[in-house]
Amino acid sequence: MSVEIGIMGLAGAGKTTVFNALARARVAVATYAAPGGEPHRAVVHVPDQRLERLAALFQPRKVTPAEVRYVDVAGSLQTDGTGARAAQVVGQLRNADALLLVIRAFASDVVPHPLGQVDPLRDLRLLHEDLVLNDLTVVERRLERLEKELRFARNAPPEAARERGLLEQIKEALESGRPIRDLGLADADAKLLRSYGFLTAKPLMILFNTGDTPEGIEEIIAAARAAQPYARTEVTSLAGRLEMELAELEPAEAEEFKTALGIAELGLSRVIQLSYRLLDLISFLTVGPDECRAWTVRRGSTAVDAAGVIHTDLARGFIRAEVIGWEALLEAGGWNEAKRRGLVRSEGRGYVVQDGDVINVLFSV
Ligand SMILES: Nc1nc2c(ncn2[C@@H]2O[C@H](COP(=O)(O)OP(=O)(O)OP(=O)(O)O)[C@@H](O)[C@H]2O)c(=O)[nH]1
Ligand SMILES: [Mg+2]
Repeated sequence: MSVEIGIMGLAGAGKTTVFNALARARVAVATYAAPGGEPHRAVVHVPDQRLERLAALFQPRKVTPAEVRYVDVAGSLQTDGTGARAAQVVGQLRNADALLLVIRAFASDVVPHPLGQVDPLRDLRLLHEDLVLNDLTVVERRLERLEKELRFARNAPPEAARERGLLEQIKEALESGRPIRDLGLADADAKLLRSYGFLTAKPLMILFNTGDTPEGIEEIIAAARAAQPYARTEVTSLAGRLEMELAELEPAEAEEFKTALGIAELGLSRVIQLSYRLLDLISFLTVGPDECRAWTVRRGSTAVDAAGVIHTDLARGFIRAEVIGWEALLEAGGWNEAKRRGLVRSEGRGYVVQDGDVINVLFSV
């Protein structure tokens, strides 16, 4: 399964810088001065210690981490005030599974801020309002059409009435500034809404892009959390430019710099793992001499779902799954030894997969 996270924010906030850091790509920063650009996409590997340690044990020919895709959309929400650019940006974000909101928190005399002064909390408020307004416009337009349908159609489908009720509930929430992701909608309702691609229905990561030596960022993060006390919302910070520069170095060189600067963990890994958690995704692992691999499934997926992610044949011919936690497998020192000790469980198709399960699917063709 593949997930995509859309990066958005005001002009010059550092979206492309953060994207480059994440992607270890080298897209020129500040390339979107002219409208009409195509979004940049990058596949990013999810750092995973469990996979690395299993690979050290199994010495496979190939190690394949889980992936998340990031999209750097061409433009920002609040641009020229005509809304034209915003529509294009929103169109590119509709299909994303989550949003990454980059907010400028670095000072610079060289880089102008579109609103004059650097004020991260104001930018967060404006962007939030923008997202809410965007969804509200969609809701109102759809409600108008539904009203007509329900009034004039002789046999309007029963879902139409249900949809109207749901949209009215959403409208009320949005009008009070509450995002859809905070409403805890039932799965069936969320499904009904999916085709609208509501922006505030998507999980949101708020990322303050700081200078190389972030000062006062903890207070800003705390204030942002208080201002956005919503479900499926994460707030964090990243020294975007520094991380981009580190990402461009050779690994050994980057290590040297990190030691010199006293950085223990790259902020990037933290951001990638946070997006993964935000999306409520978990990883299960497969091991063997050919490949050790991390696979992505939604939390709550069953053994047969997991089999289907590996290959449709495995789901079709599913017999049972052999399952062991990654730590237990490491401790046993190998698959056969783990089996001999009775640590490998046999699970049926309905087994709910846990994060870090190592799974071997038995199937018939
Ligand atoms: N001093 C400083 N400059 C930064 C930092 N992060 C980004 N910049 C600079 O800010 C400018 C804009 O960064 P971009 O990453 O292009 O911003 P963007 O959000 O993609 O901009 P648009 O796509 O034009 O909306 C560039 O000149 C960056 O080098 C930072 O942490 N510190
Ligand atoms: Mg950019």
